[in-house]
Amino acid sequence: MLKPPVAIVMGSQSDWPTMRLAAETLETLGVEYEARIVSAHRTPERMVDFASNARTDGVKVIIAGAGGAAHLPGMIAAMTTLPVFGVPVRSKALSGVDSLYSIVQMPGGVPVGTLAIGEPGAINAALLAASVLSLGDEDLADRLEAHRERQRDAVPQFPSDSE
Ligand code: RP5
Repeated sequence: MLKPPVAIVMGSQSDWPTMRLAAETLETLGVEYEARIVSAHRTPERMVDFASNARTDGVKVIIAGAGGAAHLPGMIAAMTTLPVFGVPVRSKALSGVDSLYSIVQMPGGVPVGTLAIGEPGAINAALLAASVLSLGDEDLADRLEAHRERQRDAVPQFPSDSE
């Protein structure tokens, strides 16, 4: 059986509070996903199995989140030509700057679309995944437009003292 079009993978259970934002964003947009823990360091065979079979399994876009020595997105990108969006998870020691540098500095030829550190990055990875899928799905394109409109309408014109 084919897998959902978006795979959200993360290096550890501890990444889930961040990566959950990607999942929630996809749910808001009506995009199906599967979330899994796949660690480049602790479960390398699981990572190889996931990445090398992702395309034939029906996955269209991969969102990979990891923190610290965050090799997961790059290693997955090395094993598939599917689009890979990397989310640098905020680390305790270095606040996610280590994660960002680990993910963003890929050698030419093996791309990872790298997002911001932490929750904004997880949300935007999901929005980008949906944008990619919307190229072949007009209903999803409409839902994305509506989402952007709701966001626009939620911004007040004037600041308030009540907060
Ligand atoms: C990485 O190490 C994970 O992506 C996580 O962000 C970080 C810490 O993992 P835990 O020690 O919390 O499991 O592999």
